[in-house]
Amino acid sequence: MEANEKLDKIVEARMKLKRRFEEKMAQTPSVADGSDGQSKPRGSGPTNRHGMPTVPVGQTVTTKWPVLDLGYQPNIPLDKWQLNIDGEVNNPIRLKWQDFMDLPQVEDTSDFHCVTTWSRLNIPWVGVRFMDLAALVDPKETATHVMCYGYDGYATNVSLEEALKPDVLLVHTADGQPLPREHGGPVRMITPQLYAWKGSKWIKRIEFLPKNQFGFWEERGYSNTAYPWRNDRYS
Ligand SMILES: Nc1nc2c(c(=O)[nH]1)N[C@H]1C(S)=C(S)[C@@H](COP(=O)(O)O)O[C@H]1N2
Ligand SMILES: [Mo]
Repeated sequence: MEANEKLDKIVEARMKLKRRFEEKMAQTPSVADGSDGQSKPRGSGPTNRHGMPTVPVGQTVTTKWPVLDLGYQPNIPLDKWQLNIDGEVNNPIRLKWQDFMDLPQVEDTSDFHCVTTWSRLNIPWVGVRFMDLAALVDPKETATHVMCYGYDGYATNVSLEEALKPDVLLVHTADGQPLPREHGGPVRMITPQLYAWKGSKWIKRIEFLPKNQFGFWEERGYSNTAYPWRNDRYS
């Protein structure tokens, strides 16, 4: 395929996703709560860029960055790193390191809310938008969720109306440095509008799904939806 034709296809896929999920996205709690005069978002501090109080209910701000894992931190050299994106899509792909770095890179600063009640604010990240990866694989009309898998055996599910938000990234850089191994380097996902367990560290596969399915913590009693400003921690 010509490069132009390829780009056209990606733009088209992105427009299609936007049309399909725009309305659903606008109705998600981390955007909509409080705006309809109902369900006021809970928390404290000045409002963030989405109109939510900076510190969600029950959270304490820390300047340290605690490490949470399953007792195992995989070591993936860049020449061995691969990301598979497949499932309910028209164009499954496998990216190697250079393929990933050749995609549009965005810088963004966002907050990180862990369900164990600490929040780290204003982390500068560099990475690739989930939305751009989704446009590359062109999800089928039937896709509603993704399961994200880590090299450590972890898995977590995210609905597409959450995953496609512009601040959901697959990051390789944090605080101006390559993402440290203990925080999920070479690449992890971040979901600033949801509790941080929804972002898989050491990400190796994104599987598009035709229906919701639980990941590691969701099967063990964590919330399916994980909305920080609703104190939505456990199910
Ligand atoms: N692959 C993988 N991703 C993961 C986890 C994990 O154990 N394995 N822990 C999750 C949890 S519970 C949290 S709070 C954050 C912690 O990220 P951090 O260790 O960088 O603070 O990563 C999430 N992503
Ligand atoms: Mo967590």
